[in-house]
Amino acid sequence: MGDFKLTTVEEFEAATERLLETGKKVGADGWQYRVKNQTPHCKFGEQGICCRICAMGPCRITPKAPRGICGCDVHGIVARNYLKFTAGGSATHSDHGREICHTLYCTDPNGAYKVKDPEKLIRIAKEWGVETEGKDIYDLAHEMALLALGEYGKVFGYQNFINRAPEHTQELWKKQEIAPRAIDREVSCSLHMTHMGCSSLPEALIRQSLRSGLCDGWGGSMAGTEFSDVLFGTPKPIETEANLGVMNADNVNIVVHGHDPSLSEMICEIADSPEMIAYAKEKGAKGITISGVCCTSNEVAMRRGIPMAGNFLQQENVVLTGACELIVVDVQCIFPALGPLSKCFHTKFVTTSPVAQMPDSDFIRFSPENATENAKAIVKMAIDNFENRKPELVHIPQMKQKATVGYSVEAIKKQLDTVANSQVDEFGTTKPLIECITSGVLRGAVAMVGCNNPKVRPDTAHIELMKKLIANDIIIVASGCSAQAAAKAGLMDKRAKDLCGAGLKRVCELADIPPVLHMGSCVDISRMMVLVAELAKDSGLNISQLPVVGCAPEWMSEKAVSIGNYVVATGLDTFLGVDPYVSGSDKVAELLTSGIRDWVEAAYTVEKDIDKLGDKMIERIEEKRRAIGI
Ligand code: MSK
Repeated sequence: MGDFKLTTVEEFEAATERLLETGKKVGADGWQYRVKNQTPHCKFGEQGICCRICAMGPCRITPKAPRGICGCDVHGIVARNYLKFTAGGSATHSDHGREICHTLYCTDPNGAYKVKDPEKLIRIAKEWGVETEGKDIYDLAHEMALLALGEYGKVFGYQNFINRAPEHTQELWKKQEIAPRAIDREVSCSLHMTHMGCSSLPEALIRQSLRSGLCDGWGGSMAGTEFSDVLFGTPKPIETEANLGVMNADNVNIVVHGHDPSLSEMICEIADSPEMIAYAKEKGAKGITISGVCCTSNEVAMRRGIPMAGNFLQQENVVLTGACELIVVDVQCIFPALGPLSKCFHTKFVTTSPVAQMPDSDFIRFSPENATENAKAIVKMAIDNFENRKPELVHIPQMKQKATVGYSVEAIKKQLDTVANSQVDEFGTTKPLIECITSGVLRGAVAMVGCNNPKVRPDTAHIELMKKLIANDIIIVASGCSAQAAAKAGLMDKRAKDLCGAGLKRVCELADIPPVLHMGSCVDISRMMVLVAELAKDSGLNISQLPVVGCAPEWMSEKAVSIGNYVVATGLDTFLGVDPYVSGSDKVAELLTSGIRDWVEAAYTVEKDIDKLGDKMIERIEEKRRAIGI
């Protein structure tokens, strides 16, 4: 292993402690303090048994008051809250996808946004039955953008992308009445169902939760991923670095944060221009460093190798370094705390989306039409702010790891085909991966996803579970903040192969991959759905028979619940380390952890003990292997 060593969570924490000391000097707040003020949490809220969907309440269910004023019981209340939570997540991902479709519609050979992967656009067009022969690629892009936007409000039928799922899965969805129709319809229908005086039957509400999740995973998120690839390029393996040490004290530091690559791609493009680099030098800096936080970071890391400064619970740390000239955000997972925090430093906090407006920020409205000019204004603002830096407050923890990222489905298949030398078409196949799994060289795969949550010691669950799984010859595909936890620790460094069992280590050596494959951002969990669909088709198995499970050990957002629902509804058992506010109803908890298996051949497991969570995943994978006789 040479001098390679994983970075430990204790080292992450020591670095954070040091940054919080700087924060104290300038009167900064931090999530660590706010968590203390907010605990213990409200028990009614934690169990999901508080109802405030009408103005007769709020009603809280207790043994003495087992029904709300309208007569709804605890099961109806918990299930309604769960569906609302899911709808929030599917709306969010899907609206992100919608923005990407709008950007696709604005592509122009002479404009800010171009078609970078025309082959992929043609592939999707053919898949959707669109004539491509002899068509100008930009005309096709505009036609596809309109069709994709039509998926949000289509009058009849299901999402186009569900045709990618195996026949068996599609039949199940239709039979169970959870096949996703128009994206906006599923979200609206969810909010209709949870209105006062509509559904209170847990089965109906949970069924719609699955459907609402599916319109995200096989609708809005998939559109977000696929058309981002068309616009900005389909990711291929690329080297980058992760953790706060990627920030550079000599340079102007710009941090991109949020989810939508339309903004961050343009910021990267402009910051890389000779004009801006020269301007930064004129202002006394040696250059410009862009780094990222959360999923926007994943997007630009995978396509440009832009380094990842950190994940969700590290977003305040980038400001606390005192070396962040500007943090620019688009949508989702942005702490409103960044406004007041940046005021304690010289940092400019720039919001750009009408969807995510916050106090104490400079709002520069970003749209595909003004992208170049506004990106220039933002980068210039950062450079101009370099001279306001207070050197006595600057401390960048010298901590970073190398990572290879950018494993789209296309990249994974190509990479594996180089090993098996069995390339059957230009896009490769999943057959080498299936051979590794059936022969037992690999025991299975885990999709590790999701956020950080202060309820779990940040990053510990992601990292410890990954270490345990790879040691047991289970390959990991990761996305979102889970992927960043892995990268920060060093698990996306190819040298991490030495931490694997003999089988996975051999695969990593032959395929020249790290044991944890970075598949992208939160919307890119749709890539994982495409991968399992192809594995199922190529192996002749159903998705639910594959020795593959999903895991979100530190999740926190509504989006994560929506993801969980579509992963389970696609047939993958899903393991959570945080309870989704359903413990107040044994009926709803039973449905989610067992009952839905009758509908979709998979269910949830909730286990807060992380070691046990890992054991349960391994047991489940081995059980699936035995069931198919491998
Ligand atoms: S950013 S949803 S904290 S993974 Fe996609 Fe991270 Fe969770 Fe946001």
